[in-house]
Parts: sequence; C-alpha cells; structure tokens
Amino acid sequence: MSRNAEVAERLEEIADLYEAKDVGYKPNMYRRAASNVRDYPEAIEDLAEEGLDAVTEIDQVGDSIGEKIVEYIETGSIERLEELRDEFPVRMQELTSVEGVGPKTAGELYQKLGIQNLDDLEEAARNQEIRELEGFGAKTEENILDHIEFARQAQERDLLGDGRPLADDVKAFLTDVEDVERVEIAGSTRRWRPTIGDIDVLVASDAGESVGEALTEWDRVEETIEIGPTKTSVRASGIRVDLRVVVDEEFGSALQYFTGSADHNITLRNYALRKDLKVNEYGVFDVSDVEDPESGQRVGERLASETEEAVYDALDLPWIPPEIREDRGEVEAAQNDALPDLVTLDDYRGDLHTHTDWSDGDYTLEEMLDAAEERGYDYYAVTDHGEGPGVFGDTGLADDDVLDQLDAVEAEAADRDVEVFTGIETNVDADGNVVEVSDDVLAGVDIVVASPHSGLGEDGGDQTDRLVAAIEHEHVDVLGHPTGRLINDRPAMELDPSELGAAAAEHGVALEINSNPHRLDLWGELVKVAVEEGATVTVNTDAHSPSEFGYTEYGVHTARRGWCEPDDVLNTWDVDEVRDFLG
Ligand code: DGT
Ligand code: CA
Ligand code: CA
Ligand code: ZN
Repeated sequence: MSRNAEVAERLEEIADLYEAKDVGYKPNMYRRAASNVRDYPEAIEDLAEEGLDAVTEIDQVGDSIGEKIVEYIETGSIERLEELRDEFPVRMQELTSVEGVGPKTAGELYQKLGIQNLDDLEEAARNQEIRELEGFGAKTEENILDHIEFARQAQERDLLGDGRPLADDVKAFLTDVEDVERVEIAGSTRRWRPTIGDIDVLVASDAGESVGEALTEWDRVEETIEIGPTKTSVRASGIRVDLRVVVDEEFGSALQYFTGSADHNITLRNYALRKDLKVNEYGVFDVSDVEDPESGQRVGERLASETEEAVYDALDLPWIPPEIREDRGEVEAAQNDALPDLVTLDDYRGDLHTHTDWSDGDYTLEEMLDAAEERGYDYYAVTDHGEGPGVFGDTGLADDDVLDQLDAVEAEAADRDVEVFTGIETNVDADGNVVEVSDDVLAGVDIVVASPHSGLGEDGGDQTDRLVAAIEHEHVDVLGHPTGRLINDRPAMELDPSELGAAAAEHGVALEINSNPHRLDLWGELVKVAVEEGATVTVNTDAHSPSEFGYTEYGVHTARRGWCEPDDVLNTWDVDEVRDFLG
C-alpha cells in the first residue's frame, strides 16, 4: 500500500485552486505531476524519505512540487495548499459538479459573489446575480440553475474510480491487522458498479471489536460514524466505509450476501425456497423438515457457508461472477448452465482510442507509444481530435495536420514491438453527420472514431437516429463514448441500445466502452442489450496520458457487467482480425 494516490489528490487540489486563482501554467503543471505520482511504481513515502532528489526523479516533478511532496509526507500538510484553501474557502468538488462550472468559474464566483457551496450558487442564480457579472450572462445563469438538481443528486454517489483504489487500500490495511483471517471487498465496489454509495468490506475474525477499532485508527480515516463488534463505519477520503466482521466459518455466505445486489439476492432466495432451501448471510440451510423456516436465521441443517463457491454449489448453481449479479437473468442462466464465459483483463491486446499532444493529449507520440509498448500491447491506435468547434481549446487537427501526423506516426511506429494504427477521432454533429475531417482524409487512416461531443445532455430527446446515421457513415469504425455522459457531471443522451446494437452489427462498427471512470460509456446494461443484437464492443481508455492506460481495468469490468465474452470485444482479437474489422 502506497500513498501515491493520496499525494496525487493533494496536488490536484492545488491545481484546482491555482485554476480558481487563474494562475496561467501552474494548474497543468500540477495535474501532470499528480498523474505521474499516482502512476509511479514506487511508494512516494519511501522516495520522500530518501529525499528531494529521489522525488524529483519522477517525470514532471521539479524542485518546487517535490518540496511540497516531501513536506506533506513529513508533516501531513502543505503550507501553500493551506494558504490557497484560506484564500478560496469553497467546496470545490461540489461547485464543479455543476455542468459548466469549472475551478476557474468557481474562483470567480467566490471572489465576486462569495459563493462557497451549491446552496449559495442556487440562491445567487435565483436572484439573478450571476448574469450581472462580466462574461456570464442570462444563458449561463439559466444553465447553472438547470443543472443544480443533477449536481445535488451527484453528491450522493461516488465514482468507482475513486472508491476502488480506496477499497484496495483498506483491504491491504486490514489484511495486516492482528487476528484478521480473511478480507474481501463486497457490495457495489465488488460488482464494479460505475458509482458507489459506500464501500463494504468483510473480515473474518474472532476479534471483531479490536478489528473495528484498528480501522478507526487507519491514517486515511477522517471520521468514525459507528463502532461495534460486528459493524464499524468510518469516512475515509470522503467516502463511507462499512466494515462487517463475521466468524471465518460464515465468511462465504456473508460475502455472498453483502456483495448483493439486493435484487440478485432476492431472486436467489426465491429460487432457493422452491428447492426447500433457505439462503441468508449465515449460510444455505435445508429447511425441508422444518415446520416454520422463518422462525430463525440458522434453522435447518446447514449445507454451506465457508466459501461463496460452496454457497452457490449447495444451491446447485455454478459460481456467478459478481459483475453480473444484477438480477438481469443471471440466476436463470446459471440454472441452465448458460452463464457467459466473461472476458478478462488477460484477454486484452491493445487500445484503439488514445490521444497525443498533437491535439489535446498531454504527452508526445513517442511517450505514448513507449508506454503502450511497455504495457506489452499487440497493437495501439493514435486517434487525435479533428478540428472541432473549439471544444478542445482549438487543439484539433485540420486535414493537412492529419496528413502530417500520418507520416509522423508511421516514422515513430517503425521498429517497435507494438503494431500502430493511424486514426482520428471526429465529431458527430446534431444531425449525425461526421464532421471536422474530410472524407478523403478519413479514407486514408486505419481507424475512425466518431464521437458525439456537442448537443449532449438530457434535453435533446431520443438520439438513436443521430447515432445510427454516424454508424452508417462508410468510414466510421468505432462509435466513441456513445451517450456522452460524464458521471455526476452530465447526463447521458437518450438512446435505444437494441436499435444501436443492430445498426452497429449491420455496418461493422464497434460500440465503445470508454474506460475513463468519469464516463464508463456504454455501461453494462446497455452493452448487454447491444451485444445480444450482435454488436461488437471495443474497450478503450481515450488516454491523454500513459497513466490513464490503467483505466482499462474499469472498461474490461464494464464489459463483464455487459455479459461480454472475449469474442464480443474487439480488443481481444489478434492484429489481423482487427485489421479485417477496420476494413
Ligand atoms: P451501494 O452501496 O448503494 O452502491 O450499493 P450496495 O449494493 O453496495 O448496497 P449496500 O451497501 O446498501 O449493501 C451491501 C449489500 O448488502 C447489498 O448489495 C446486498 C446486501 N443487502 C443490503 N440490504 C439488503 C436487503 O434489504 N435485502 C437483501 N436481500 N440484501 C441486502
Ligand atoms: Ca455499498
Ligand atoms: Ca453499505
Ligand atoms: Zn477521445
């Protein structure tokens, strides 16, 4: 367990605050440093102990940022950060969860109107104070008002991308606590649901009280909510963590129960009852000779409880992967021996949607290809943005630039162990036209990713036709992040996944699962429907830096939530098969 993610969070907070202050280059500098610290293979606390020189070995970490890292590890705080927090005492995450409000806007709103949180923001918008500010206007103010409700709901659930690393850390921490026999993550985190209400952790131990106490003393804990011999709840890094402690003998049945989903459990319990079996967090019980099976938690003969496999086996079912325990037919499929053979991270051979500093990426072509090669990919596609309507700060490539980049990619790709596809990411406009790059140029690249980047949100009504039109375009190979959602930040556009899946299958276009934890788009429920229509999906990171290659895990687990087998996922195919698909 290292503290890299924690340090990266502090650096990102500094970046946000500098952006609020509108200090030119500093935000990006801090974000790049944060990303490299998060991704660094060695523990940042060990480097800090060695000294500044060791810390500044990390790319993009110079003396000034390095000193702050050492200061944080040594003292637990950073003076500069404290100053910035004093200067901007705002709930940054809360404010920036409103679509259209970034750190810079939040800073301005604080300085001019004293806005610190969502309530202040709503009040100012209702009183029409925001439209009076220079550069804001009535439209902006109405937009803010429209999106506040969504932002409020978004406060209630955290991103899996934040919860999952924290869950791994808490698991590592508890594993080393005395008298702990087994530890597993349960709940929605184990099912890889894109958002989580809290993190559920299960421990097998005879010393519940002291295990609970140990958790409250973990250095990431900010608040103890409750503590007891079987259940302890804390808040750590802003996320609630529920710990349950059971005896080792009942660990399997407790893990099954607390993994959920609640709907899966209910369907499973009803299925069991028809077989005269009772299933709960204490085990599977034979209640055929019991007069009143509801009379107690442990009535009847216990058939299984030690492992999850044994629990499902006692119900005459194969073990069901957590990702598909959502009551979408998995219990019936298990009964019929028809569970999918789900894709795994090991099956994954390469990323087909990525960026470089030719457009809005943060790293050079060479750096990105080096990193792809290091990950051992068979293939890799460079798909920078076409020249768009200013969405990417005018970083997109005009036709001539695309042609120049083709040469650059070919030169940089020579003599590498990874096969490199040339490509472009282009915009799908409101009518489904593939714009930005001319058809001649599209015809000359290996892979065309067409993505909706504008006209998003909930207001447009059903947009299946728009996306189907893009799928029908002769050069399009991948439909990128199809619904355009940004979790907790921008709602998904409405679409019919079965119509989309059928069109994609017919035209040989792959539907993307964008692995960025802010997107996870498409997501499991839609993927399952589309794949049933014969669609192929493609799991891509849309990486703007090498550290974002790590998102692949989220994408693959999302494919699993969509019941994908390896063949359903383009990125498990070999390079010749992918070339054939791209046509
Ligand atoms: P979350 O935290 O909202 O993202 O979702 P979960 O699934 O982690 O739900 P949570 O934390 O409330 O409870 C963890 C698991 O415990 C849940 O997935 C299934 C089980 N569970 C909780 N309440 C019930 C219930 O009322 N009935 C059944 N059958 N199972 C429950
Ligand atoms: Ca939970
Ligand atoms: Ca819970
Ligand atoms: Zn992209």
